[in-house]
Amino acid sequence: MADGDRMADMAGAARANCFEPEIETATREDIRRMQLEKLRKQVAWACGRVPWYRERFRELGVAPEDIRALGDVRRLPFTDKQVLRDTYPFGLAAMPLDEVVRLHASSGTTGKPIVIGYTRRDLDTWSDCVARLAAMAGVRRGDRVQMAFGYGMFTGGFGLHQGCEKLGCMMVPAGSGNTERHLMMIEDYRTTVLISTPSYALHMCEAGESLGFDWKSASLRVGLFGGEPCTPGMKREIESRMHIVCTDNYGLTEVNGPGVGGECLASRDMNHIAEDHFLWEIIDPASGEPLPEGSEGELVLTQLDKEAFPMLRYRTHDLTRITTEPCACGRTHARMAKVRARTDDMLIVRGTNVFPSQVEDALAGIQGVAPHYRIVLDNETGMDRITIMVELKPEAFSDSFEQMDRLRHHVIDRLRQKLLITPAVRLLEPGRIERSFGKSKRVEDKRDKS
Ligand code: DLL
Repeated sequence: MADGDRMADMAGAARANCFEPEIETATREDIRRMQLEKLRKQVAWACGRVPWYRERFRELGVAPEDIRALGDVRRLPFTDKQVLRDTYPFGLAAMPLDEVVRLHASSGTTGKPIVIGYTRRDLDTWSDCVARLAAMAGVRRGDRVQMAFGYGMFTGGFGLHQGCEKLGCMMVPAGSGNTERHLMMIEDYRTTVLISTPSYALHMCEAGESLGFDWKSASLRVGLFGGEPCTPGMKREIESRMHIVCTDNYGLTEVNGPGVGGECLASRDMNHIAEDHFLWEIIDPASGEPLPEGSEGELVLTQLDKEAFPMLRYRTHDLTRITTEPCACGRTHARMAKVRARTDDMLIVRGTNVFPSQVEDALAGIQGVAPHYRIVLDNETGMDRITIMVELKPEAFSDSFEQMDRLRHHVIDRLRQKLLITPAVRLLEPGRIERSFGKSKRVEDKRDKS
């Protein structure tokens, strides 16, 4: 075969595996040049089409033409969940809604969720990002991928599904829950890749072991885990019990969902960011000022090619640090450290985001319930468990077991509607929740994070 043909052949094979060397191993200068070109277009797009951005730009006295270098991104306004609440549901749309072919949503701090829309091209870009992270983790065409995220408003299910399908995998859209059925599918369909939160993977380990499932001879090879922090301890545990390579991937609804970054097999403690689609900044969460490369701070992301709901300078509230040092895998895209903490009070319970204010909201409407509660989190059983301790008003407290149990179930129902997960609830006598005089301590997180 002639050299030219071989090169074309290799490029074709690489593309089939969703590895794009010309992008993923581009020089830092080329990456920055590509980012600047896309940033300028994206800023003009957002400002030209979304009144909210236009107004903020006007207030800050900045125009799209002022973006001459990547550093000029700092002249743009920040966005956050609050902006999405204020413009709920479609105020940030930059395309007519009949061009929007999909919506996803995630928890807002209170009340309404935040909503994000995608055009067909946005879905395509999103799939490319996911296909890339799956390929980085060693997933290949022909792999059989078992999905344990739910298919719903949460971006995990559809996002990872369409990306792995694009890679050419056989998708098994099992969805969340029903662990025994999952185990059966691994055995019967000989699936090779599992997608879930790391805590659900641990739960599967345990459930499998108790049923005598033989993980060592099972077909699974790779875990694509994300949506919540995976501690080094969890990772070791899953790898040794499930006999798979456990990889992490990161993302958030506001900037598509999964696909912002993922782990390569050379740098197991960091995630490569898809820098052709996202411009990152690390800022001091208190001052909003940029921090030097390598320092820990809040991750801020700007999408570089989003049509429907463009997010500029989105404050993720996730704490991390980023390096552009070369990686042993040969990829040149920056790497972010695993996210272990947030700057706000958002809790992640089995992959679902929970804000204490949502609990407060749910309890506020229930007769007989006092405005005193505590959220207790633990993972003694391997899975995250959330218990809400709820104090009752004197008139609601009763000696009747049936009456108390009815009220407890009512409280569980109300919380479930708001939180989208089912918490355990303990009803307490009046006065049992300790009062505090300073900032009240609503959350007791007893989860083992080692
Ligand atoms: O969790 C998107 C996602 C789904 C990513 C599936 C990966 C896999 P949200 O529900 O909007 O979106 O939650 C986003 O979850 O800001 C982080 O705090 C946290 N998070 C997501 N992935 C990771 C991870 C999805 N790998 C919020 N490590 C983010 C640590 C993560 N935290």
